[in-house]
Amino acid sequence: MTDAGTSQIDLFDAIARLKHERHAIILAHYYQTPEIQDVADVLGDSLALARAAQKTDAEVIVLCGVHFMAETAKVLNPDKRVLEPDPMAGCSLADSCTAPGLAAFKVAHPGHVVVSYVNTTAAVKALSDYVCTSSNARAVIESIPRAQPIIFAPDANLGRYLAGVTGRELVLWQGSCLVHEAFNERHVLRLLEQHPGAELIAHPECEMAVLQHAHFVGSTKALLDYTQKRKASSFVVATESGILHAMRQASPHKAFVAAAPADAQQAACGCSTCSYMKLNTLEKVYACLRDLAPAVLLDEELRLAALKPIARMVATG
Ligand code: CIZ
Ligand code: SF4
Repeated sequence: MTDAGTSQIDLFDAIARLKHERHAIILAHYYQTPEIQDVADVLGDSLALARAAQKTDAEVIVLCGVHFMAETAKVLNPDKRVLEPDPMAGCSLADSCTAPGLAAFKVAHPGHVVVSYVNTTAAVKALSDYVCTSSNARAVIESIPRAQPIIFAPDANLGRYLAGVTGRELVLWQGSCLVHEAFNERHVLRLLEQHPGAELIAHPECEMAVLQHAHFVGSTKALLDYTQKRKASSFVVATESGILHAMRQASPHKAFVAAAPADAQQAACGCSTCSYMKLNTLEKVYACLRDLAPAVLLDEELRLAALKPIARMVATG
């Protein structure tokens, strides 16, 4: 056994011990590193993690994902300690939509309700009528009367995709995710050629040029479920590469290829990783359980304003 292997096993043990002592639960997103996925009590997309945060009786929640996910867990659990292993784990999509910017957008579009994607700050959620994830976005939009004009923020690719599947006109905020924007039609087609028989599965945060070639489009959870149900034995996966770990665990006999961005040769990792998601490490998970910090703190007025659309989100779809 290597030193690195030994210390990783020590960390797994230490985390398990501390978790028990602290009455803690570890919630991890599919985009986390394989080691973090493996220590998680619940592994899921942001909707599943929000629901798990809502129903847990643990005293401490360690949210291994990005900041908006930890914030959402705190909104749902004001009396629990919600820890984030690295508070610098942000999100380019959440950053693309500020609360003052959205407030001005609302003024420019009177009479519209706002549906925000979960990848937003609590302050943006507080200005929203509805919050959705990619798992329930369609159900949330379809729950709104057809005559009601809608602003969808902040992901324009997801918004365009939703407008297509629901047949609704959506006024789109022009935000995007740097990971999903990097997938490129030509490169994805080349990968399909190199892997005959493989199916392309894609997240709706990808551009339409990529989505149009997909055998299936869905949230991370929907993509994972699809790979388990389908007869196909290989898949080109156009979303953050962390999900490949969960896919391989669920279907060890199938092959999964990350639809790396076109300039993958130049990229350090050669795959489609979210650098924010990868800021979390096992060491940081251990340290936050040991120190009970960093913890998410939220102003109560802001929390109550964000709670309304978040409560709707967890109850829909
Ligand atoms: O909602 C989530 O968890 C994200 C960020 C992606 C997805 O589709 O699950
Ligand atoms: Fe944000 Fe994109 Fe990273 Fe998800 S993958 S956390 S949307 S930057």
